[in-house]
Amino acid sequence: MTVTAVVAAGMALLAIAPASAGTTLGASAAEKGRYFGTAVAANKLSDNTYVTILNREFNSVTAENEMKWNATEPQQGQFSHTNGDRIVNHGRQRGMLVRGHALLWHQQQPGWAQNMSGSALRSAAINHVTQVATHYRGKIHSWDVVNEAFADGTGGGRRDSNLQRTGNDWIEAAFRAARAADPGAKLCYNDYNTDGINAKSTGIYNMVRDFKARGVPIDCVGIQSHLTNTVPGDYQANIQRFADLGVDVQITELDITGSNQANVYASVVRSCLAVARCTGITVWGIRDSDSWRTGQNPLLFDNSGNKKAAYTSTLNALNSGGTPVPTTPGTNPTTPPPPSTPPPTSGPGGCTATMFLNSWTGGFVATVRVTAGASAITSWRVTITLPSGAAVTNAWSATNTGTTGTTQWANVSYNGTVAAGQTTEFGFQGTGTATGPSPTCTAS
Ligand code: 9MR
Repeated sequence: MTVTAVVAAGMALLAIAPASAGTTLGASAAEKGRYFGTAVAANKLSDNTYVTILNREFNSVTAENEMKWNATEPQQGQFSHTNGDRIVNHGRQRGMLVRGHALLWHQQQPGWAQNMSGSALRSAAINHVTQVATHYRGKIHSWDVVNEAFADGTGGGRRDSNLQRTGNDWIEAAFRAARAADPGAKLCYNDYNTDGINAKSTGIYNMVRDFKARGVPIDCVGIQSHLTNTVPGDYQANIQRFADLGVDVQITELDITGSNQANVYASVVRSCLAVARCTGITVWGIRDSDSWRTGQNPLLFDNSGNKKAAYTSTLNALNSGGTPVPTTPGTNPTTPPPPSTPPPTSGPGGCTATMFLNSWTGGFVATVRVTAGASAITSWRVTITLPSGAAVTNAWSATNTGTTGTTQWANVSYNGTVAAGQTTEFGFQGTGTATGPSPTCTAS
């Protein structure tokens, strides 16, 4: 399957609501065009009670710790994806979406990165983003590209960290690298204490607005929502103002302590359902005993895996009301992101090629779809004439001749054969601007 086909298969999840629609968290959310997910710990995938609830109730998973920098790159340049892969495979085999968490964060860095600074750290960090996002390319619904980079308190500014000290543009550099590595994933900024309209959430709001204005690739904002017995009165208004910037909002790490827990869960769900671009909710663990908030019982299932009152109020809230997620491409998890869709260009030899672009100031990722005509083909060649100033820097799933001007692309060993009417894809990344070119395709 091509990368895009894999993405499309993953994205199709919410269209296939299970038979038990309305009786589980995931099915009820799916009926509203949304997902309901949980953080998962790989070492609990052998716990029968845990897995039974996970498989029954949730249609999205987030690795609680397994995709963090210390877990994925314990030594510089040596990557370890075993535990992250376990969670991804468990989820995808059951049709769940996968949230990636988190490419860059000031916490849970490996020791070698903690000891770095300046341009060496910047390169190591961007390489980390590229390598990890590439490893999971086509499998991740949304990535928390940068986590918790804003300071608490009244200033609304960035948190000091070794990453921040590499330059204020480290966040946009990370988002650009993530987009280039996995053009199909939604790219999120994720943070806590951003539940209401406050200095910190406003700082993030201003960053997102600036990114959107300058074409820095960002698709979503994660509002963690670690709450204590109450939710800010302007929670929904805060979600709405981010949505109004043209990004999705996801509730990414929900847990709620206190005696008012059941009501607050319902309130959070209602707020998300009321905003069309609030596309999913993730709770930060399954049973109270799985929570990082030890002894505070902030989750939906008790230590034995029984449903709590908060579970029932959450399910009821999911089953009532809400604004449908729009079906415009790119605005929800049921539809793939929105590359420009030029008409396919006919070639003389039994194939057509269509190019999709994700562009930002100074760079682009192109995905080229090759479609066989009325008969099967066994090899194909695509010609793309790039505008002046555009240059290919790297490519996948095809070999190329030329990096500027007229570029020629040929199939690699595994994707030359395409059945009649079927497609395969290749891609490349480049600097400059690539808008405009229409590829031509010849086949044999
Ligand atoms: O739940 C995670 C816990 O197991 C880890 O020990 C902790 C390490 O910092 O991170 C927890 O998850 C955090 C998440 O990655 C980011 N937002 C705050 C979460 C709770 O601390």
